[in-house]
Parts: sequence; structure tokens; C-alpha cells
Amino acid sequence: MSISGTKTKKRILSGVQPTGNLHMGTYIGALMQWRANQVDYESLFCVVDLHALTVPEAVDPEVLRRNSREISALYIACGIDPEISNIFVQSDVHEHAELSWILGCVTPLGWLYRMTQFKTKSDKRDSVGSGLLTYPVLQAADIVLYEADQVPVGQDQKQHIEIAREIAQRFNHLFGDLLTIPEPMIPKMGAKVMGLDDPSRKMSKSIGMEVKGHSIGLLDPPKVARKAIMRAVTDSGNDIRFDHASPGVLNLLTLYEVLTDESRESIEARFSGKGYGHLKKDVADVVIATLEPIQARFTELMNEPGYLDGILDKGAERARSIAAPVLTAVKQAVGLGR
Ligand code: ATP
Ligand code: LTN
Repeated sequence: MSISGTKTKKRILSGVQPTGNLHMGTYIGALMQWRANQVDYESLFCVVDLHALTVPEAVDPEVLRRNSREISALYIACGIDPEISNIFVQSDVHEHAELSWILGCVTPLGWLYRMTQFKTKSDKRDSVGSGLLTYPVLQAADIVLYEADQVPVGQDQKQHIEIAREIAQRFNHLFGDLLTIPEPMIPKMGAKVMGLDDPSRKMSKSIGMEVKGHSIGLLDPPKVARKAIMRAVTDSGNDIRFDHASPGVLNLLTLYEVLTDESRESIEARFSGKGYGHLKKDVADVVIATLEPIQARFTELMNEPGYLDGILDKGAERARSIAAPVLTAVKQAVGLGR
């Protein structure tokens, strides 16, 4: 049973933090899946700006506001159709923060200390805000507020979807069977695109801002993207096969495979007997061909602020129409409100 009204389709919800420009990993791990599923599922895609506050030292208010707009525009430029999907900014819907408080009260601290992302991001820092620890509670609120059935994310988010399930289950156990338990939706290919400079670590926004040649930003000029790919770390061999590839070569092959949708046999035949230089050049060509239309549409959207505002206003309103009854039901269940 759905609290927010009859669902005609299963629902997906996902989000990205407006902490910088998106990269090829986010595009492949998250946005390509969102785009592919937006017709079959009722879709909600959120720019999670409250999550971006969890590292307050890195927050510049003007930049954060601008990033939220840019990420919304990038969703559309990457093929999220605002006519069929709901695009909105998390802080425009106050129900997220309110539900997060209630869910936080049923979440044992031990579950939060266990999170890999918390361990990594708090490591070697003198002081961290409590928001960094409770980050997954807010994420759980984002998801259950919309009674989402599936959450399309990259591999690194699996643990956060698992804890969202646990939090929802614990709430249901304590207060009645109210919340929908979400499932992670992780792509078979490209769930973890690796850094070009170091194929042992995931391509990431934060590393990309510090290390040149680590990532391919969706707004990188073609020359910059090509240079990063041509310098990608491989190995001293020259055999181009998926089964035998070292992590760096496998990463390049995966980029090629996902972006062209060509079969592995055909890709191996294409590069057989050719060196890594050839593979890199072809990967750069397909990456640039992917980026060009995204960048063109992004520029158009940034020049039409009224259009983007309209989409975000409508998105927030529609999101609220789902979120409000769910929050009311939760408040009722725990004894809040009259
Ligand atoms: P940060 O480094 O600032 O933590 P990030 O680069 O990990 O950021 P997010 O905004 O946290 O990016 O992630 C947005 C979405 O993209 C999530 O669903 C995440 O799983 C996915 N994603 C991020 N990086 C990759 C990657 N390298 N490969 C596949 N999916 C990814
Ligand atoms: N933690 C996620 C961003 C995020 C999210 C969500 C993803 C916040 N709320 C809800 C899916 C569903 C990340 O990518 N870093």
C-alpha cells in the first residue's frame, strides 16, 4: 500500500551532491541508468544540497547555490527529460530534514560509525561535524519519503542503500509497517569507473578537483579530456582483452564498452594487435563524442535561467505532494501532531 497515493509504476529516486562538476563515473554509474529507466519507472532525481553541507569548510554559499543549478541543468543535458522525470533540489522540500530527525532517533550510532564513507571522510581530520556521521540518515529520508522502490546508484553507494533499508525496517518494527523498503539498482557495467591516474581508486569529484588527469569532467574541454585519457595509467604489455586486462586497461575498455554499447568480442577484434595508444585514442574519441552534445545543451540551459527555474519550481511542488503525506503518516505513527 502506498501512503502517497496510487502508484501506477514502480518508483525510483536518486541524487547527486552539488559539490563540484560531475564526471564520467557519475555519468556512467548513475545518470545513464536514470536516463534508461525514466520511462519504465516513475522517476525523481534530486540535487542533494543539504548533503553538501556535511563538509562545511568546503562550502562557499554562492558556489553551492550555483552548483545546485548547474547540476540540475546537467541532469537535463545528460538526457533526463523534465517532462517525464521529476527534477528538484532537496532543500526546496523541507520534509527531508524533518523526516531525517525522526529517522535519526531510531538509528543506532554504531550503524553510522561503521560506514566506509564516514571513516574515509573523517580520517585524519581534527574535527568533523555531526552531519557527516548522520549523512546516511538524511539519505534514507530522501529515499523513503518518496516510497522509492529502487535507488539507481554506483557501487560505492551500496552500503548507504543497505543502511537505508535497515533504518526503514527498524522504524517499521517500532512503529508499524509504514515505510517502503528500497532496493539498490546498480549497473552491471560501469558501476565503478576508476581514476585515470590511479586505477586502484574510484574516479571521484573530490580527488578530481585536486589531481589533474584523475577524472574526465562532464564540462571539460575536449582537449583536456583527451589529454587525461592519453595519459591514463596502463601497464607495460599490449594485449587488449577484457579477461586479461590490468585495472587501468580494463577501465579504458569498460569506458569504451559502456559508451559504444559494442560487444566485447567486437571490441577485442577491433583492438587486436594494436597498442594501448590506439585504444586510448579511440576511447578519447567516444568520450568526446558523448560530451559534446551534453556540453552544448548545458550551455543553452544556463542561458535560459527562467526555464530552469520553472522546472525546479514544478519539481519541488510535485515532490512535496508525495513527501508531505508520507511525513504526516510518519508523524502520526510516532505520536507527533494532533
Ligand atoms: P565525492 O568524491 O565528492 O564523494 P563522487 O565523485 O563520489 O563525489 P557523488 O556525487 O558522491 O560523486 O556520486 C553521485 C553518483 O554517482 C552516485 O550514485 C555514485 O555511486 C555514482 N558514482 C560516483 N563516482 C562513480 C564512479 N567512479 N563510478 C561509478 N559510479 C560513480
Ligand atoms: N550519497 C549519495 C547522494 C545521495 C543519494 C540520496 C543517492 C543523497 N541522497 C538518495 C541516492 C538516493 C552520493 O552519491 N554520494
